[in-house]
Amino acid sequence: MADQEPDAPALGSVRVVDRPSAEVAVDPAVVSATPDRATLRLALVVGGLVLAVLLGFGLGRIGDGRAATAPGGADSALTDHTHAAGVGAHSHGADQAAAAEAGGLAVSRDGYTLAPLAAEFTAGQPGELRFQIRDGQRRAVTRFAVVHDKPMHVIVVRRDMTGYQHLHPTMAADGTWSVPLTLPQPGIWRAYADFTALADDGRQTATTLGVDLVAPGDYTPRALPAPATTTTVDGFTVAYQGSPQPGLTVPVSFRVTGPEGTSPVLARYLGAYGHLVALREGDLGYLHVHPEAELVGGAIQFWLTTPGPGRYRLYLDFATGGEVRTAEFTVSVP
Ligand SMILES: [Cu+2]
Repeated sequence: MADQEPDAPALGSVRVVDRPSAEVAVDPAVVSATPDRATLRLALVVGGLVLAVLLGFGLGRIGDGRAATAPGGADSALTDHTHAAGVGAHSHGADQAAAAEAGGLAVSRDGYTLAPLAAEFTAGQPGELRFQIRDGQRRAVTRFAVVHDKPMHVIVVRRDMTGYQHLHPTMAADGTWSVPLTLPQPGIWRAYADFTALADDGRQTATTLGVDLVAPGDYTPRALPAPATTTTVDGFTVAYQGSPQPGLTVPVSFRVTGPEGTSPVLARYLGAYGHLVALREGDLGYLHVHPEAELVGGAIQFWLTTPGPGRYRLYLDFATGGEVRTAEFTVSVP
């Protein structure tokens, strides 16, 4: 009885080996070019040998370099660089194009779907955000890579770019993520799930999916503040420096000073001195940002890729005195 269990999950990865051999057997190119039976048989034998060699070395490793930077793998604002050390991160073609795309615009992308279990909230009342990430077979994903200390990063912001929250939900054994969430004001809110899923075959997919949440009530949108290079939060002044260019990855840095011009001690938060999320005005596209692990000349530095002209809202999380604070900037890209 037990061995007839139809949905034993472990079988999924084993079945992969059936597919390439089937392709070899029915490959029309092989068949049409080899009308006689002996040659066809030879082709099948050779195909089988090639397949055996491939399997022997592990099919999953063949595309190694590409797998790490697969399409969609580059849109995560919180995902580390996957390039080899010493490789210039900002001058290569294919990655550049992928990175220049905004993420978080779809509930389904790169083979994964964000499925919220509840999307309606009552403004100002404590609620809970619950969701699953589902794979192509509609199964809840339960294996995620830890990136910046967490397997799942959730960003919530109202559609007018106010009320930014950066959350880290916890996952139940069945793959359901949950985190307490209060939407303080009525309106339509955007929630982003930024993660790297691990498939059965070991493939890693870094992506950001997005979904709208609703808090019914009167919604008075705030106009996006004008671009500025300094802002204050809880008595700390944060100065921004950078010149984002469409389609290019450029450094942007932030310098934090304390109440009397002092240099506050910046603590590491999630493995770096700061975390930056950038959202595009108009569609709330989620941008690609790489943090530097160390301070650069006392400043928190990132590499930002803006996909095109427009205005963007930057949200910098930094930690001082045991508290995480968020400094916000509007940046205009010509
Ligand atoms: Cu996070």
